[in-house]
Amino acid sequence: MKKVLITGFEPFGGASINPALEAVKKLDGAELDGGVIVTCEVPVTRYDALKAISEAIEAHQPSYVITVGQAAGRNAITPERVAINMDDFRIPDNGGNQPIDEPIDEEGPAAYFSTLPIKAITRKLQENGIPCQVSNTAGTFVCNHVFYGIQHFLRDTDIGHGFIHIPLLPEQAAATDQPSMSLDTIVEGLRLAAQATLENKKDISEGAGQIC
Ligand code: PCA
Repeated sequence: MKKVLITGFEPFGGASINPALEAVKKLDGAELDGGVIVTCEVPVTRYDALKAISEAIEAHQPSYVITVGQAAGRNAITPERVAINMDDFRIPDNGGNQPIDEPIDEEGPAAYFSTLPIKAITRKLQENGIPCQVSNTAGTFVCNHVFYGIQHFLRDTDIGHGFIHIPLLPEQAAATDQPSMSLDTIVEGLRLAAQATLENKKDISEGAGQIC
């Protein structure tokens, strides 16, 4: 039985809720066709986040890792394509760190690509009526930090890893003009993303590019 580790961030930036954490609470122990989901909670703090996830990887020995965070303003579940070696925090993280233009790993490459089947995930969610688009930027805050740092941590293993950003919950967006998605839809979308990961060792070839 293969394990898929799905991680969710705690709230940050003064908020009291993070949909990523709410979703992983509901996904813990969920059965997949050929696997099971295990989860872990992640602090929104530079380097502590990597420590929490790498410890969960050591403890669970998963075949795949899907790290998940909230992205205010997104109207779809968005598997990320690329992580960059750059910390440039617009706000302080939960530990008060606010690096500007600092590399995540001095010795690391400029970027890593996701090793999840992002096109297959996107198609599976869309076929199930869940808005999903490939994203080409995970930002430069703690989500990109985790995406890059865990790709670097896993670089010499055959454990697949990638990052997925999710929209705000309706209750977070109610008094704003931001798009949102229900928790049930987010949970089902992440479950389907894990299932598509198990079903597609190699990604499908399908256009999902953007023109600027
Ligand atoms: N989103 C932030 C960090 C934690 C989270 O859920 C980000 O996109 O960097």
